[in-house]
Amino acid sequence: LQTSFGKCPKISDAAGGGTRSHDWWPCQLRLDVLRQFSPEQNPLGGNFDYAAAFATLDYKRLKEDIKDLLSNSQSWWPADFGTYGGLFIRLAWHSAGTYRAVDGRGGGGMGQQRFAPLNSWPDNANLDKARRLLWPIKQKYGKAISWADLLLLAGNTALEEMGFPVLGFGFGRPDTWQSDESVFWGAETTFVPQGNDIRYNGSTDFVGRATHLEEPLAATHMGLIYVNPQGPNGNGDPMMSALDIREAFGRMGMNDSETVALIAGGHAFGKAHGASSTALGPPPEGGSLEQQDFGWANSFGTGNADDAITSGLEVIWSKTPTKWSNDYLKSLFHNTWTLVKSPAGALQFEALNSTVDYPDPFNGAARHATMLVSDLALREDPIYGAIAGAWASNFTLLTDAFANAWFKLLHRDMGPISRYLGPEIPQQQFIWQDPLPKVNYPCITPSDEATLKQQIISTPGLTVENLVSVAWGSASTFRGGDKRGGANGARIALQPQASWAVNNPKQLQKVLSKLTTIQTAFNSANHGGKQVSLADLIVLGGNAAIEKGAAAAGYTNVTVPFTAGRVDATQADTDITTFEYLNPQGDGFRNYRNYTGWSLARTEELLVDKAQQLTLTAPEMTVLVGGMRALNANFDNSATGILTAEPGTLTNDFFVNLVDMRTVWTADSTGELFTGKDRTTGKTKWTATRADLVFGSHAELRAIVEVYAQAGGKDQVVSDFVAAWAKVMDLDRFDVK
Ligand code: HEB
Repeated sequence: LQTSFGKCPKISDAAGGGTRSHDWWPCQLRLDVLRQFSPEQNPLGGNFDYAAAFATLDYKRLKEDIKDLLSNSQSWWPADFGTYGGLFIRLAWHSAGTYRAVDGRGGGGMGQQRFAPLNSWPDNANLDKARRLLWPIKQKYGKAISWADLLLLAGNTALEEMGFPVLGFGFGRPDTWQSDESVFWGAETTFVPQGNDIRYNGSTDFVGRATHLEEPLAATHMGLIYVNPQGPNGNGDPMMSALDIREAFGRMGMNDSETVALIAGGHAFGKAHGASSTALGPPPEGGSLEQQDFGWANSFGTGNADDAITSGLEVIWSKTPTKWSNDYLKSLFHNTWTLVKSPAGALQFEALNSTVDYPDPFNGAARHATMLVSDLALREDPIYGAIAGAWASNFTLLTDAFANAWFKLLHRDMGPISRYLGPEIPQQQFIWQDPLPKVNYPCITPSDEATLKQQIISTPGLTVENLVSVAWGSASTFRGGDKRGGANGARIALQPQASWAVNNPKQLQKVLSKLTTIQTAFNSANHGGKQVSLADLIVLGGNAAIEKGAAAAGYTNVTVPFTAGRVDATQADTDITTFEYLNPQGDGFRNYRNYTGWSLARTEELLVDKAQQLTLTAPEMTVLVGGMRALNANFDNSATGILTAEPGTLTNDFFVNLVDMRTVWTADSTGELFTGKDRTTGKTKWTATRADLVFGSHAELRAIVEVYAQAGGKDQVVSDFVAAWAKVMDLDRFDVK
C-alpha cells in the first residue's frame, strides 16, 4: 500500500478519521472552544509558571544572540542585505497584527503564528523560515523564553540593531500548544478571494468597493493580515487601498497617524520578494512529511536569495533598507510613480526617471525605487497624505510616532501593565493599557469584609438579584483574548459601561449609589488608614448576596473567596471608544441578547463565546447560568429562565426543572423565546430563552445538567457555583496572581 505523503487517504479509519458529528449536523453548538489549553496538554506541566521561568533568563545574552543571528546568514535562507532585520520585523508585525479590537482576539500574545491556520496563511509566506532561524535561540534558552515573546522580541531587537529607538519591551506571553479555535477568521472557504468575500455581505459602494466589513474581523480578506498590497481585489488603486487600510487598521485599534507611522516605519526596512511567477509549493500545513513543517517550496533558480518569492511583489522601499531613516517617505513624496508589474506579475509602482541607486540585496545591479499600491495610499489619501507628507520632512516626528505605535502594536493584547515582565518596560503609561491607580493604603482585612458584607446585605434596596447582577456586570467584561475588562477599576460606574442596556443603567445607579454611601462611610471612619474601593465593594456585594442565597437554600456556612485590593479607575483613564467594544452582543448569564447588534451568531453561541472569553469550562459555564437563574439575576429582572419557585435562593431548581418531562416547550415566532407548559394541564409554568433551553437541548450540556439535577446535585451546585464565581471575579487580578 502506497499513500502519497502530502495527500490524505480517501478514507482514514484511524485517529479520528471518517465523517464526524459536525459533518452530519453542521449547526451543532461547538463546546470544543471551552476545552482548549487545558493544563494536562501543556508539555511544560499544568503548573508551569512562565514568570518564574522568565526570571532565570539571561536577558542580555539572549538579545546579544538575536543580534548575532541577524547578520549570521544561513545558506538555506540567505539574508537580504546581510541581515534578517526586515524579515524579523515582518515576523513580529504579522504575529501581533492579527489583533482585532472588536473582540480582543488574535494578536501575538499566545504565539499562535506557530499553528494553523496562521502558519499557513498566504500572507505569512516564508515566515516559517524566520521562525526556524530563531529555533537555535529558543532551544538554547528553553522554558525561560516563550515563542510568543521571542517572535515579537526578534522584531523589536532587529529595529534596535538597525538604529531605531524602541520604547522598550514587555515580556510575559506564555505559550499555547494548539490552534485557538475560538477566533472567527471569516466564513470564506478560499484564501484571498477576489471580489468574493463573504465578510462584506454584498455591501459595496458606488465604485464597487466593499463597504461594511463584518465584525469582529479586521483583515479585508481571508488569509491576509490586513489589506491586499495591490489594492482592493488587486485593482491597483491607491485611493481605494487607503479606504481599506483605514478600515482594517481601525479595527486593530489604530488611528490615522498610528497607521501611517506603522507602515512608514515598517517599510523603512527590508524588501518584498517576487523574483518570478513560478508557482510555490504548499504552505507548511499542506506539506509532505519530508518538508518538515516548511512550506512554499520555490523551484525557481536557487529558490531563495535573489530568486526568493514571497508575496510576488518585488519592491525595495528605501535607499537604506538596513538602517532607520525616513527615506521611505522621502521617496514616496519626491518621486513620480507609474504602475508596473513585478517579475511575478503583481501590480506595483516604480519611480519614473529613477536615479537607480537603490541597493540590491545580493550585490547585483542597483535598482529602481519601488512601492506597493498600498504604500501609495499614504500619499494619495488626503488625510494620510497630510500626515505622511509632514513626516517626510520631519524625521523626529516620524520616529516618535513609530516608536509609540510599534510599542502599542506589540503590547495591545497584553492587558494590564502588571502582566509585563522584564527590565525594559517603559515608565510611561498609555490610555490603551486601561491604566489603574496604585494602591497606596492598607487594604481591608477579612474582618472588615465580614462587616461590610453585613452592611451591604442589610441595606434596604440592595437585593440578592441586584447585587449579583451588578457584580457580574462588573467582572464579566473580562476578555481572555486581550485581557481587557474585569472588575478591577470599577469601570462599570463609568462611561460607557454605566449606559449599557445589559447593565440596566437605572438599577445599576441605585445599587452603585448605595454602595458608594457605604464606601464613603468606611473610608471616612478611622480604620488605621484602611480604604475600600468601589470595585471591591461591588464584588463584596455579589459575594454577600450569594452567601445569603446559599443560606436561604440551607447552606449557612458558605463564604465566597474574596481577594481585596481592587482600585477605582477614573473616567479620564478610560477610553470610551474602545471600551464600547466590550459591550456584549449577548450575555446569556444574565439572559441578555442584543437583537439589533452586529452579531449573526445564535444566542447560545454568544453564550459560549462569552464563556470562552471568561476562560470558563463547560461545567463552569453551566453551573454559573443555573446558579444565576436561581439567584434571579437577569439583567432586566424578567422571569425568563428563572425556573424556580424560590428566586433568590441558590438551589439546583434550574437544572431539575429544565430536565423535568412534565414540561413541554414551544417556541415563539422569533425562535428566541419559549413557553414551558404543564404537559397534562396545559398551564404555562415557565418562559425561557435559547440561552436557557440549550442546556436541555445540547446532548453534552444536558449531560452536565444531569449531574447538577441528580442526587447530590444540590450540594454540588453550591460548591461549584461559588468556585466558578470567585474565578470570574478574579480574572483580571494579574496584580496578585
Ligand atoms: Fe509590510 C514586507 C505588505 C504594513 C513591515 N509588506 C511586506 C511585503 C508586503 C507587505 C507585500 C513583502 C513580503 C515579501 O517578502 O514579499 N505591509 C504590507 C501591507 C501593509 C503592510 C499591505 C498594510 C498597508 N509592513 C506593514 C507594517 C509593518 C510592515 C505595519 C511594520 C510595522 N513589511 C514590513 C517589513 C517588510 C515588509 C519589515 C520586509 C520584510 C523582509 O525584508 O523580508
